[in-house]
Amino acid sequence: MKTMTKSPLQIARADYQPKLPNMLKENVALKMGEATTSVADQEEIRRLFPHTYGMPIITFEKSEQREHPQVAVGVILSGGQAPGGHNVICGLFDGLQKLNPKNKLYGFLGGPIGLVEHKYKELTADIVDEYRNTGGFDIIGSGRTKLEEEWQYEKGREICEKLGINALVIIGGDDSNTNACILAEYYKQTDAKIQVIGCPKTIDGDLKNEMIEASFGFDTACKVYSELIGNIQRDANSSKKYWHFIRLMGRSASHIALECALQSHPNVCIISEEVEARDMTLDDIVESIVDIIMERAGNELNFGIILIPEGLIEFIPAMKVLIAELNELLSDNEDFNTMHTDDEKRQFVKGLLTEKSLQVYRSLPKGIARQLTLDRDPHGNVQVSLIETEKMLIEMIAKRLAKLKAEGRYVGKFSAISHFFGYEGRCAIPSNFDADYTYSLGYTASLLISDGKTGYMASVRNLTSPADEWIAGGVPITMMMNMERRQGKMKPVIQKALVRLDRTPFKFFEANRDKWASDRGSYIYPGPIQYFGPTEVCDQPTLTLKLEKE
Ligand code: FBP
Repeated sequence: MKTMTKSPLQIARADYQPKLPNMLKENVALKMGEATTSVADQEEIRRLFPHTYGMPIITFEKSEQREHPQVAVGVILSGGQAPGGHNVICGLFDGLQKLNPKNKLYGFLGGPIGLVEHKYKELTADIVDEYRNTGGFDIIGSGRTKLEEEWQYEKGREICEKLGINALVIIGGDDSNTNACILAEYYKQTDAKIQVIGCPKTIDGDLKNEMIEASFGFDTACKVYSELIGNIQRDANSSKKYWHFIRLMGRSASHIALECALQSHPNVCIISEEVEARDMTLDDIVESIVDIIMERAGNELNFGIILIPEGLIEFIPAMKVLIAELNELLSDNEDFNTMHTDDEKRQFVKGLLTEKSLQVYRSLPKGIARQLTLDRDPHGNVQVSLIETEKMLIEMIAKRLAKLKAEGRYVGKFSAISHFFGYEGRCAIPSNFDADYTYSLGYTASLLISDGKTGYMASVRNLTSPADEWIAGGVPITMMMNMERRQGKMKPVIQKALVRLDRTPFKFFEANRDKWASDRGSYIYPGPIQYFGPTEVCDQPTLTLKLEKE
């Protein structure tokens, strides 16, 4: 047998032709809608974005074939990987080629830093073809450098002028698209003749609003995690001996945890936004889980599944205060930085915290307290995503149950296993939904560019209908902005979409969670993503999207 260089699925998937909205299969012209305003702080945002504020929403309409001037475009992948990034580039490439076969596409390498350091490669047909319908961002790489300083914009201008690039496409989350908007404004203000178009990416699902129904990658990532959760549920239901604590990615919002709960019906799913709204403490969370464990133990169900959102810690009000205090106290603190032993550092911290935060700090398992004090990023901030909340909860719950057992109030067995799902889903082969959605986004970006637009995010809506009926267009990024306090200063930023407790996805979960907590037979086993087969199996959007539309 010859050695394989690609799996059979990789080979079959390379031939998949992503579905485009019907409208994009025609020759189109841009149709301008009403002027827009920002979601909040209109006067301030208008003042900060005099050239890009208030632009109209764009849709497309059928038109005669037209000639399109030759353009060169630079594309940047920014932030964490999300399934479908390669297809944005493929859609952009194909769209540009259709408009004018002489058009060129350059990829900046390693994220925004590639633009600043002038590291790039031309993306030709043979390169692009290798990456069709694949996961990952490896075609050009990604990075987290922020484009937020004038000298960086000027370095960008230099390379764009050198390569004859007329437009940049920035594929990123809320921060990267905020910076795309600032860059668009800057280039317009300085007459640089470089357009900037954004694309909504993040598995976290928190870049969405009225006009952007979903960020790409959320669909695939949630389906991968839900498959794994379903498999673990079946294992737990078979052996009936473990409680599985599963932390799920999502730096801040709990959309991923909620979507996975909707898909798999676990016994417990914590939603950070609810924890904050109900002003819950860590002990409240522990107590609420202990109640469910005890209830199930009463029915001889000494097993279960608990989903924990990655961002939880920062949504527990008392923890938030503690983390903020630690960040303030320890960033660039020379005394602290010169201390040698962990013990010395802990004592130092304890001496500086307010009484309330000291109490919280003392109540934490040692390992977590250590992580909060010692494992800090280069700016001195706690790296919240590294905190193993699932292990912390296991430790606290085990302690509580042991106490209850000693008092004769708990007779069950508690054996726990921890998991963290994040990287398993970020580079998965994109689902049909993400493959089609991202290809359409890239294609849409090419049309916005060829008509000279800047400061827009490519948008594809009506996503719960078949792809034929999706509505493509452009949304001014300023429309999504408001003023928020960041690092002590008020800044214009795209409003982050947290889980809304008054919306249908959460309401549906809330109405069902008690049943899922105690039931013997509520688990759902979603199984792996299917790429070929009936549309009701292969082309379904997330339940979050479906419920939001109801
Ligand atoms: P983005 O917001 O950049 O899309 O990142 C998503 C994410 O996967 C988060 O869910 C997670 O907290 C973070 O990236 C992890 O980032 P890194 O891989 O840089 O550690």
